[in-house]
Amino acid sequence: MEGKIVKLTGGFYYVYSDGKVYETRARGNFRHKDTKPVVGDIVEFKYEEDKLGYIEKVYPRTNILIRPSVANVDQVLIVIPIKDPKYNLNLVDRMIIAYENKVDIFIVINKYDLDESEAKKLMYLYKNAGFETFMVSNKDEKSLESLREHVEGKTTALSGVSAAGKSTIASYILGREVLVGGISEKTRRGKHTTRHVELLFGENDTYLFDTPGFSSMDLSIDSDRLQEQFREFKNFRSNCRFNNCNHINEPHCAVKEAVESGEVEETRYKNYVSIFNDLKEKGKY
Ligand SMILES: Nc1nc2c(ncn2[C@@H]2O[C@H](COP(=O)(O)OP(=O)(O)O)[C@@H](O)[C@H]2O)c(=O)[nH]1
Ligand SMILES: [Mg+2]
Ligand SMILES: [Zn+2]
Repeated sequence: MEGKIVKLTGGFYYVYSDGKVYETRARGNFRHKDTKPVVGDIVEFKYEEDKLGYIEKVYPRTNILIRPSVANVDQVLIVIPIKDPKYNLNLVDRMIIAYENKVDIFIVINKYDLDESEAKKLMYLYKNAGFETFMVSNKDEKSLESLREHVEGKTTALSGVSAAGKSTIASYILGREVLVGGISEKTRRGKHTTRHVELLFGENDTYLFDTPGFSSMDLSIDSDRLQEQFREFKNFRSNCRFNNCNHINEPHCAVKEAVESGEVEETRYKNYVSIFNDLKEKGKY
């Protein structure tokens, strides 16, 4: 049978096929990490009444992300909370690096009700960097409505730290409370955390990956290629004196000049330098 993996928890893959969800395991032939099935995969599986199913094959993917670990995604919403918890732009830029050139990226500044002027600052920062950026709050239905239009008919992954508001946004877009393990997140004791990646079905071919948050992001990318993941550098790179310029200490660097003139956001450039040095130090890539 053919189906789509909609949830992975405790080593079990839940596969949706023809109106039903089947509990399955992955066969031993998926030993290598990069061939292991992930949520969003289209798979071939075997199932017999009253028995555990088995995934036998993963169909080719249009793309795959590492954090969150999902496949066949049209776009990612990076959800940045303005407060509670306060945003970390180094982590945000690491997320962008991980997704850039793989999927469309939207930046969502969330909880703007908690500090509107700060939220506006962030919104302009990412707009200037070349991203489609939204400023939303669950206290402002209209703001979420404009976001809904951008996810309708698409498969979208929600990414961001824990408590950024991903599940809240998912609930609004889907028009129902997002459930975790069969019970409402809201009635769970303790924190409202999403513990696993889950593909949620909406109307009109809308799919959302709700994901747990993460607080760090290791990148496996060559430091010399990092600049390719900063879209706003593209307009300037070709004007650097050296065509292998990394825009760090080289003379006559057009990217650094663009930072001076304000055409490239200083925050983005600083994170670029810090992540570049970090990758260089690790040196293993
Ligand atoms: N003030 C405010 N709180 C929000 C907003 N969106 C979500 N929250 C709260 O932030 C907390 C975490 O939200 P949740 O959706 O579970 O975050 P997730 O971990 O990213 O899924 C919850 O207590 C929400 O009620 C918002 O726009 N404004
Ligand atoms: Mg959640
Ligand atoms: Zn340069």
